[in-house]
Amino acid sequence: MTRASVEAILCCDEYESTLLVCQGHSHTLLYWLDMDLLILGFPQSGKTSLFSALTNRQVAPGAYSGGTSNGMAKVPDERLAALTKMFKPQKVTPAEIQYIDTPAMGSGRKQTSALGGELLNLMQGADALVHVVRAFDNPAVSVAEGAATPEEAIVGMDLELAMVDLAILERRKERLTSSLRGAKATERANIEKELELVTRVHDALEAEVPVYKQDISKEDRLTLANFNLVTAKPMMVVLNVGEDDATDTAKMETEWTGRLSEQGRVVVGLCAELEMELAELSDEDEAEFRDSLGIKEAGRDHVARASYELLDLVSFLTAGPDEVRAWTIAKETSAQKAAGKIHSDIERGFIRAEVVTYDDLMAAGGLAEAKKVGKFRLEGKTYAMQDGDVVNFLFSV
Ligand SMILES: Nc1nc2c(ncn2[C@@H]2O[C@H](COP(=O)(O)OP(=O)(O)O)[C@@H](O)[C@H]2O)c(=O)[nH]1
Ligand SMILES: [Mg+2]
Repeated sequence: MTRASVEAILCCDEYESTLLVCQGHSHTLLYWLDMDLLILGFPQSGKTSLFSALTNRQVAPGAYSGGTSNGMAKVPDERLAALTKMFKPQKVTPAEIQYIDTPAMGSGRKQTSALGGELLNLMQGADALVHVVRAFDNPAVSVAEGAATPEEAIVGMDLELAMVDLAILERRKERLTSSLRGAKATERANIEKELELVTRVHDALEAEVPVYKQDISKEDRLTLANFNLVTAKPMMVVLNVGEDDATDTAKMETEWTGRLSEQGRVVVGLCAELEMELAELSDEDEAEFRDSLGIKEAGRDHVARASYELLDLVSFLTAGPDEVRAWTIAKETSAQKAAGKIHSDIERGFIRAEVVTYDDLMAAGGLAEAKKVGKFRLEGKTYAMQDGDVVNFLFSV
């Protein structure tokens, strides 16, 4: 096979099973396939309600309090509807992002951090964190200690996360200091360099600047990546408001975005319980209900949009009579890597990519028309993929 279309690959069983096998494995494998965002927060803040709203899993609130749950959320993309009109495919598949619901964190009053054990492992493996903050009144649901107000919860969580990283950095400092004692002259420079870095990052973190927001060179970030620091991850803060405030979250978002700009947070306001209930309705009923409530954007769409912003993600598109589909990649991902998102064979046997921008395709009215007016480009392995690129990968295996 010297040339095959993406669609042919998408139809074969092997593709499905490859994906399934990968998803059953560790985060390192998931990393290039899916972006995953870990939902965390104080007990009874609405984590599971939000997870249900995002993934439409209809998990009862209060459930999973002792466990972890993974689910995929669809990324809204108006371009898919237009492409569907143009190609009349058998199948339409939106891009997806993975969210992970986590067990309640422990109590920080104990000797160890409230974020230890399994939760810490999950956090270290995630691409980003979503901190759910209780901003609703509900006399029937007790308020967690240390999270009486949104302010307290945000400060408290940031402190917990900082403590995790400070402990990691202190351990590293100790090791480096002791290895410096017996080090040969040739090794000293490297150890001293890392010690300087670790000390600098540690001190800035103590001054309440998360590693994510610190001014650190690319090279130093690579060194730090080995330690899986949790404050190095981008974080979204979801203010979980009550039903009465659900229509008017914009002001709150602006205010909190300003207050948390030092920490580099992306802020979203929504009512998790209401969003969960709305997500269970049919599309028509949901739209009608939202209209009557005056909520313009679905909470899950808002969070997906914020997740894209947080992780600097874009979508590329594939389109044909079999399937129209959107794929999530990091901005500027090379064409060859992006091909691997579809199938590892396409990445391995990459020849080139036929690319037309979504806008050019729409303006031309079809693939053949776009080709005729010279809007089709042939791009090589290193081409930096752009949002809305409609792609056909040519490959040979
Ligand atoms: N009134 C109100 N109650 C909520 C909201 N979100 C969650 N709850 C309630 O708070 C309790 C805990 O919610 P859950 O999602 O299980 O929180 P978790 O412990 O953080 O996973 C449940 O009884 C929910 O019904 C909300 O937006 N408004
Ligand atoms: Mg829960």
